[in-house]
Amino acid sequence: MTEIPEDHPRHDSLVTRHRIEDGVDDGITSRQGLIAQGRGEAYDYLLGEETIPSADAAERAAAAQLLTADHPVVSVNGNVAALVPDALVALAAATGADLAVNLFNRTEERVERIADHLREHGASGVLGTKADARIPGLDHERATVDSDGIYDADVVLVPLEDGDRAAALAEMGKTELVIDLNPLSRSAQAASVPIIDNVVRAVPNITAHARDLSEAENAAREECIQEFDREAALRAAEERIRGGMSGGA
Ligand code: PTJ
Repeated sequence: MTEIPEDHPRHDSLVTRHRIEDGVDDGITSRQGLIAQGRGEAYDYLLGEETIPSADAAERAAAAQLLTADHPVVSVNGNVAALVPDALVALAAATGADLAVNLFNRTEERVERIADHLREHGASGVLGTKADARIPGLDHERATVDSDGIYDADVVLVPLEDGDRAAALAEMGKTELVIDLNPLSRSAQAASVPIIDNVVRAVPNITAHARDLSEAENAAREECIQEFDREAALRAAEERIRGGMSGGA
């Protein structure tokens, strides 16, 4: 990988790009993942490449949801596995969530590579390889899940993905927490907790909130869930992006 000077104005963004490239070379990320990353970068640029206050509130609410759940699961695709493997493992440890590989462009080989990659980063018991259940109402490969993984979960964290699964999971009575830089994406719009932030910042920040909230009373976690306003969070992100387009970013 080309050495990127620490003081380069787009240092973090370029390092992130290289991680996705390496993910493709290693058979973890799909080639479409490169396009998804480019799309995300554009929104992140307009957001000012920082966690805005409404996203921080969403990350705290997501942490509270994961801690309160009976069976929390973090869904892992090829982009997230390449970008934040250590942070995913830390999040699972802090919240008691299972990690489950779930792919849009599913091949058994890529599922196995991602599971191995997560294990190399310290994960134990990665789910998603059994593929013995389907999410009703979806006719693509994202519907393929494990019966004791996403199918059984009551709260699912979905870090960045294409479209219609959030609605299908809600239909099954699950609470969906979605990380997506585009507040207008179908996933973000359907989520109980839309987190409009880069996964690179969001996942470690949810973990930090979870560590903090795990020391708190149950009532504090409940309050955090009840007080979160999804419409306000979506609106705040859209306003920030519109401001960025008129030169505010
Ligand atoms: O590994 P697979 O086969 O499951 O495929 C994963 C991708 C991401 C390729 C697939 O789900 C896909 O094609 O997604 P889309 O339709 O390109 O949507 C990706 C969404 O994620 C877009 O709304 C982007 O703005 C957003 N996004 C991209 N990079 C990031 C992001 N959101 C948060 N953090 C990012 N780093």
